[in-house]
Amino acid sequence: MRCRWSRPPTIVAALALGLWVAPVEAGPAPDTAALYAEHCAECHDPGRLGGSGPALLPENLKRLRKKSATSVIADGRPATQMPAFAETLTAAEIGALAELIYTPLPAIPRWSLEQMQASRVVHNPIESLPEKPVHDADPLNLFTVVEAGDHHVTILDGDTFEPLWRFPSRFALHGGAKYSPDGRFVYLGSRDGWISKYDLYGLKPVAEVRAGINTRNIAVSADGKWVMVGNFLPHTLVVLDAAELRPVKVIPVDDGKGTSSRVSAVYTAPPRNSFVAALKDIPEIWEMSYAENPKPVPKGFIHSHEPGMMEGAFDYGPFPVRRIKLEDYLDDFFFDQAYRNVIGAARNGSNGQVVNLNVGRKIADIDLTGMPHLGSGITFAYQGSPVLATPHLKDAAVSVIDMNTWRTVKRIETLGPGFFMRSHENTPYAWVDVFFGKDKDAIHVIDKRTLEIVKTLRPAPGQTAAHIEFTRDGRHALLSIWEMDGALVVYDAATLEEIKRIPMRKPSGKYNVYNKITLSAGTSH
Ligand code: DHE
Repeated sequence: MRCRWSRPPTIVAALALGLWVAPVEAGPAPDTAALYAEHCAECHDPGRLGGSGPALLPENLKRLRKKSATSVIADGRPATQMPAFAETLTAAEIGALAELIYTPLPAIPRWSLEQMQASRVVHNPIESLPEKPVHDADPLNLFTVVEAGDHHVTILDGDTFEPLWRFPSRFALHGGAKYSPDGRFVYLGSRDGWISKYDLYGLKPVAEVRAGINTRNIAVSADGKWVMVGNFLPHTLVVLDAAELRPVKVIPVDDGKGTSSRVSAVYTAPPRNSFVAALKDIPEIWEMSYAENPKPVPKGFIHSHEPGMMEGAFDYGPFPVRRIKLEDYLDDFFFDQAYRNVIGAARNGSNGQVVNLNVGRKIADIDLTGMPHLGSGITFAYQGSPVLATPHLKDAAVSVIDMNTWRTVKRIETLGPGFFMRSHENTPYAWVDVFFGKDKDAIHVIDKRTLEIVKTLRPAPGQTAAHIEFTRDGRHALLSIWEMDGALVVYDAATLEEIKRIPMRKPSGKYNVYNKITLSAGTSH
């Protein structure tokens, strides 16, 4: 939809409430392509791939119901350049445009290295950044908080709980913030494929690049040199030079026989010096090494886009792809703390699978029927054994699974399906949200020693409470009131008493620098 800074909002409150009824008219069906070209293409790209406005593709609009999209076209979006069209277009025309943007493209769009390069913006070159923090906060106890309500990010001091810096982000950030290994830089990915890097010393943006059209998530290598981006559209993994986000390599995700795949998720595996990706449409896990020197390609490694490459040959290019074949597709996954095993949700939704990366095959099925959002699983010790715990998106339960035997130790019944679970080495408790249903305002606190729910908090009755993260010392737990007029609520993690409430615009994820860079077992990596 065309962005016009100067255009004043023309819509009355009734529109915002969805009460607006456009003039009914008879006549020919709207010429949707012409309407799109006239009103939308300038900001959203003639091919709907996004420009100064977000991409208008079903994959990118998953979180927005068609009805809401219709309201956005009619009413505009406050505090953005998206104008209201209710007075310019008829209801039928608005409906036709809404229909169009939920129609898949006829073919997977291309997004080449050259297009990425052309999109790149360096806001503040690395050499211009300060040597020391320009603030007095502990740089390792900062939180990056995503405010999804108005597409902003707040950098929060984890000792005083005072915001240090608030800045506008790209549209619809998703997935965890990722830090450089020293914690100085934070990288964020948007669903539209924008990867942004910020300096937490200078409190400045460093660089941005559009690495995909619809992006899943990003990972930063353990040596801090590379960022890998996993895309849904196009079917690629993209390597960026982490310094100023220069695109380095596009790895097409295909099986070499004509089937390409979306990337379910990509993560870094620090002890292995590799990135590991799960694929949505090919039953394989890919491991991409970033070791410095050329090495013989071990059994199972092939170079996906150099067809002449044979197993056992030398690979002189960076990021050779090791393909591990699976019996079932893998959605999201996470690792054990040693990064030996990948624990993933199988697409069939009837079980989870454990894949040992050393031997390159599945070693166990596990009882994970409720489609966990596995990036939010945690691990801890229970009665002398390592266990993993995860909520489910479809079941009102938390599964606790022994990581030696891969048997379920306990299913903890909750008040509803949950999205996120968190803990910390210095607390006996694990916190889990109830994201869906009538108890979406509840947060369960589970005692890791007994696997019993010891308290259910309701920080804002009737409002969604979700996503917990601890301070670096584990003494405080921060959670989101996930509403437009929401807040970050800080709890004393020992007494479970609230100590502070910081107003925010639909805060979603929050990420503590220290817990992330030390790969705390209680949080996502
Ligand atoms: Fe997420 C992380 C997948 C819907 C908020 N989500 C992730 C990750 C994956 C994932 C693979 C790990 C990425 C990482 O951290 O590197 N999410 C999916 C889905 O497949 C799903 C179910 C459907 C979809 O639309 O993509 C989904 N996710 C959502 C939401 O609806 C949430 C609640 C709101 C939103 O922003 O879209 C949501 N996902 C999050 C958040 C994280 C996340 C806040 C980071 C969690 C963390 O603590 O690391």
